[in-house]
Amino acid sequence: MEAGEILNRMREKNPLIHNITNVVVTNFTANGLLAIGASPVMAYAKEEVADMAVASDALVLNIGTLTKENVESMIIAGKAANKGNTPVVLDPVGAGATAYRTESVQKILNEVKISLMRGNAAEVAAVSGMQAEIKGVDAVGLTEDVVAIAKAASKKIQAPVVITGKKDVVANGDIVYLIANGHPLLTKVTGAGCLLSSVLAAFIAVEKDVVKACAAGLAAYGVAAEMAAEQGGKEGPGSFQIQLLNKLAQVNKEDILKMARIEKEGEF
Ligand code: ATP
Ligand code: TZP
Ligand code: MG
Ligand code: MG
Repeated sequence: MEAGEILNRMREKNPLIHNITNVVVTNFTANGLLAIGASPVMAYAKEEVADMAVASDALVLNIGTLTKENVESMIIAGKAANKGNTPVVLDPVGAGATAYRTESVQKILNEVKISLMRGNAAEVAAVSGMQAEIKGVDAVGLTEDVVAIAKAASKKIQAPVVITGKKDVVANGDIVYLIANGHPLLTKVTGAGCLLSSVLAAFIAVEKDVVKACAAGLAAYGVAAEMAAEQGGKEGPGSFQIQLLNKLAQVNKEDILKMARIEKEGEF
């Protein structure tokens, strides 16, 4: 797995990532994308989203603080992205927590062809019509095996799916990788998942094999988090969040080679 090479390619290209995201994580997402070597733009107005999506190297649709207006913008942007061959990443934040969220994700999926959906296990399960427990935007409990949920969701939406948690899973139908990097302090920083969705968009922008791109992006992000915890973890989530930005900028091919824990299903 050439994860470090994909990271280098991403930094070389400095892809423009158009985010239609939530009000909680906007600034952190922009700073995190800059840190890892991508270029963020946030644009929401119906009048401009199609142009921005086409001009970008990837589009991220994140329903964290959805409104009727921004769901409309997401669909306009997504359709333009599809026409212009811009890959689209969907983060179904809080799907399953309310009917409006679940229905809005369905509406987006019906209208827009996505390259990747990334969420926690409860969100992905909800999108696939499976039983899951969710507290606001956080997954709290799951009965079914996460790999099985990822495979089923990928088959249902006909696109690769990433489920994050203690271990991350990327599935495209029956092709599955598990990535065992990361740190529990990530669960104490709001937007750690949303930023990751945008980071994966940056990797997809430079690697057509979405499963490979995701494995590389998940490993780079998880390794950066482990390095951040080493430096700022003892003091708590505040210092960790700042160190995460620093380490997203510093993480390199050698760190990934040393620290990445990527396994392909069938080989574990
Ligand atoms: P949730 O709202 O359920 O927290 P999320 O959208 O914030 O979901 P996470 O599943 O928290 O997304 O994933 C964000 C990052 O945190 C990923 O890199 C993931 O690997 C990491 N992560 C989450 N939980 C843990 C954990 N217990 N140990 C290590 N890393 C974790
Ligand atoms: N409420 C609505 S969106 C949001 C919150 C707290 C941010 C969720 O971010 P993440 O990355 O899923 O933790
Ligand atoms: Mg989290
Ligand atoms: Mg999330």
